[in-house]
Amino acid sequence: MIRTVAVSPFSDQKPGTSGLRKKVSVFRQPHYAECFIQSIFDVLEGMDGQTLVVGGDGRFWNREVVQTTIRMAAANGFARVIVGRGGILSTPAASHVIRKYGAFGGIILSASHNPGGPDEDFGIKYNASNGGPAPERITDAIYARSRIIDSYRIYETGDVDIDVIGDSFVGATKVQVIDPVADYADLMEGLFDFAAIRALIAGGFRLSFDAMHAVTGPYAVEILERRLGAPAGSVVNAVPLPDFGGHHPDPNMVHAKALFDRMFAADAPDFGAASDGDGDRNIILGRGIFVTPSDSLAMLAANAHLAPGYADGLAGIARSMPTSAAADRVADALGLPHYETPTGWKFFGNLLDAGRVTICGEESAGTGSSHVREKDGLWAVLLWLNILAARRESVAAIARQHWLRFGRNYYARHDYEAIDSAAAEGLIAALREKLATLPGNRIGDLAVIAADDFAYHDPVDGSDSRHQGIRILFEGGSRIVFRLSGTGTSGATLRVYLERYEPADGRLDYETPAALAGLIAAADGIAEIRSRTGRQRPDVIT
Ligand code: G16
Repeated sequence: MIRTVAVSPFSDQKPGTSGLRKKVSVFRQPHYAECFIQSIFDVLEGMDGQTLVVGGDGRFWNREVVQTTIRMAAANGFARVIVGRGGILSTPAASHVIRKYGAFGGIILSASHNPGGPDEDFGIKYNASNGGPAPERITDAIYARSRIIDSYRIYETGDVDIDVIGDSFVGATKVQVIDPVADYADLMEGLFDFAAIRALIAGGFRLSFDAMHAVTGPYAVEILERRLGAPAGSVVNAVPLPDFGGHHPDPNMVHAKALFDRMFAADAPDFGAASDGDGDRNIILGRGIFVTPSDSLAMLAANAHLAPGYADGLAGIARSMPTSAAADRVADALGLPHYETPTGWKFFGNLLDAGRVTICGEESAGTGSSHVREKDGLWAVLLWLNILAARRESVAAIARQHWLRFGRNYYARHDYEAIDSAAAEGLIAALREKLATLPGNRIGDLAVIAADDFAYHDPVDGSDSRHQGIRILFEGGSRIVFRLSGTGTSGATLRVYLERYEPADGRLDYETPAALAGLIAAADGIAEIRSRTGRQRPDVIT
């Protein structure tokens, strides 16, 4: 029986960079998740008789909201709900399943790289029929709806068995439980030269993949160990846990320290990588080298033709604004168009759908391609492995040759986490005030040539997005970007992105902190970071 439940709306359901992310305690309030899900359904049209995909990264509260979503989808007219076994689907796998089964859309339950557990974070986002995160016009409409919603519809029934593959029914709605890994693994096998990677590994090439007790564990074991023959144990922390073992499933130098230690040790493997809570992020390391995500995007783009799925070349390359310009240099050299979008994978969707770009990437450890409409951690790992198998050179050698050809964009991001929201807003507001006065000034030995508040005009649908980050551009291709994170759940997080370009005939072997020292000092001077935030140094440097 379908029940209509009367509710008072919540005022805080504004989606951020990637869906609604809040503490579990917020989501556990009676009717909270239901109101947001009903708001999603209320702004969609034509879902009667359609298919909805549901899955998440397995964090605490995942199973409960999967059950709620199934019962609400049945009450809202969906004919079929496809759910990953155990309520599990990595974000890129969910994107693929939406596309493969011609679904109307999907509800993905994840707070990505944020920690999990009863006192930590949870999230819900809606992906459209192209498999990609809903664009801003839809997330804005969902938020507007959530502020006035007065009821939701839910099927009154017991829990559906989501742990056994097969079909069941909630009312007239078919609930189809699928293997969360198989479709995705098959897709990867179609894009990459698995035989060449298998031969590389059989020849003694050693790899270490840290799944961080998050969703990619089962995917990585199936693909890297079973299909590609990496020895058992090549995937570490492979069992997903609802609290990620008490860690942040955020692949960076702080939270994936064990991997960094392994890759910088004397007996390091040839290749190291890690993914995040929901499997869409990646980091790449070689023996004694960390490849920044911005460099990884550029190096993948320059070598993608070595993989069968990209043998015909790329249509174009897109990067988010704070991502370094390394990929632009590759695009220019290859004669390809390149695009600079605001932070958030949703902004790549139109470019991918229109066939304008094949590869996209972000400094926040995200890379992906037109094969799905999300960034994809294991995809990036496999493209790297395919390139290594084809070139038979080390990660360090490939990086060095890349810089010798294109020059090097030294790059770092400094995060000041959980700072006072008013102080953060004040810092950005003060920067905005200053923008017009900066060009023509010198800061230390850096000459400012332009300063603006980044705005994006989508060339496909004509929409405009403003206030997407403060850019200060210096002579010679160096840059500082300031913006506030849209994914945090406590206070504000200030991100400071620092980039310095060194041409191919310049000095390519600096340690990054030394290369960026002048910019780091300039960033503090321009934005008064220490005095406004009270912090002496960043919490995380990536
Ligand atoms: C999300 C978005 C990314 C974005 C990242 C960081 O990633 O999908 O596009 O780059 O957040 O956003 P912010 O700087 O606003 O925190 P994920 O992996 O958290 O879904």
